[in-house]
Amino acid sequence: MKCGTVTIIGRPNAGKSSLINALLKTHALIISPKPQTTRNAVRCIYNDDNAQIIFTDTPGMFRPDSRDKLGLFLNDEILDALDGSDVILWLVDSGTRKLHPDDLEISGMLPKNVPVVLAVSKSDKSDPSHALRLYSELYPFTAKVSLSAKTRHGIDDLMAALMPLIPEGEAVYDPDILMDTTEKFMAAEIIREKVLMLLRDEVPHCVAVVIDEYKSPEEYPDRKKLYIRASLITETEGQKKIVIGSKGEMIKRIGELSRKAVEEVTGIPVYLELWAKVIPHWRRNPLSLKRLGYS
Ligand SMILES: Nc1nc2c(ncn2[C@@H]2O[C@H](COP(=O)(O)OP(=O)(O)OP(=O)(O)O)[C@@H](O)[C@H]2O)c(=O)[nH]1
Ligand SMILES: [Mg+2]
Repeated sequence: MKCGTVTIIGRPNAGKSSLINALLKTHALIISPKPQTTRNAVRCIYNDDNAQIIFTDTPGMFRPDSRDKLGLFLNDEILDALDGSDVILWLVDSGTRKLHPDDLEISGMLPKNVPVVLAVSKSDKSDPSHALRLYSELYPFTAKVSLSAKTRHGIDDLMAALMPLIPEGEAVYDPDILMDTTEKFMAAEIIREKVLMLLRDEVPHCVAVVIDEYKSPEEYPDRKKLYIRASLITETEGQKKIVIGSKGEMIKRIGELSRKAVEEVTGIPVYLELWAKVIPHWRRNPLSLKRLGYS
C-alpha cells in the first residue's frame, strides 16, 4: 500500500480545482473562470486498490499588495500546504506564451528535495508544447505531463507519473472520506461559487460567505429539511446593493442556485435563507478576516 500527499500549486485560473475534481470524478471543489476562486487549502482524498493520495488544492499564487490581508492569507495557505508534501504538482495553463513574475515566485517557493511534477493544463484548448518548453527551462522537473481536466486526456499519464513518487504507507483516511472539510464549509463554498458565477467584475472578490446557522435533520430529527442561514458579506453598501439586485432578484437567484446545488451534494431538501451584510473593508482587516474564517 502507498499513501502520500500531493500539493497542487499554480497561478490563479490554471485549473487546479478542476483537475482535482477530474481526479476524484466529482464536483467536490468550486471552480469559476474568475481568478482567485479558491481561498482555502483543501485536502481531497483519492483511493484505489493500492494507494491513497491526498491531493491538496491551493489558492492561485499572486503577489498581493501589503494592504490586501486576504491576499497575504492566500499566500500563507500555499506555503503551509507545501510544507510536508511528498510531491508537488505545478499546474500551468497551456495558453501561457511567456513566464509571469509570479512563476518566478512559485519556483522560488518550492522546497528542496521534494519531487516537483509539471502538468500543463487545458490541452483541449491550446497546444501544450510551448508551455512545456518554457517551464522546463525554469525548473528541473521530476516528470512532465500535459492534460485536460475537461476531456480527461492525460489524466492516466499524470497518475502514472505520480504513483512512483508516493511513499509506502497505510491509508490515513477512511476510504469513504472524499474531503477533509465540513458540510458547512462546502455549503459556504457552493454559495460563493454562485456569487462568482452571477456577479461581474470585482464584486465577487469582495464577497465572503458566512454560515450563521446550519441545522440538519441528522442532528435535529424533528426537521425534515436542512436549514441554512447564511450571510453574504460585502465591503461597501454599493456592493451590498449589487448583491441584493433590483427588487432582491440577484440574491434570490444566488439562493435558488445554491439551494439546488446543496441539495445535490447532501441528498436532502434544503431551506436556505440568505442575507446581505457589510463589514467595511473586511479584506484589509485581520480581525474581520479571522471572523470570516480566513486565519
Ligand atoms: N477548456 C478547459 N477549461 C478548463 C480546464 N480546466 C479548467 N478549465 C477552466 O478554467 C477556469 C479556471 O478553473 P479552476 O479550476 O477554477 O482554476 P484554479 O486554478 O483552481 O483557479 P483559482 O482557484 O482561482 O486559483 C474555469 O473556467 C474552468 O472551467 C480544461 O481542462 N479545459
Ligand atoms: Mg481553485
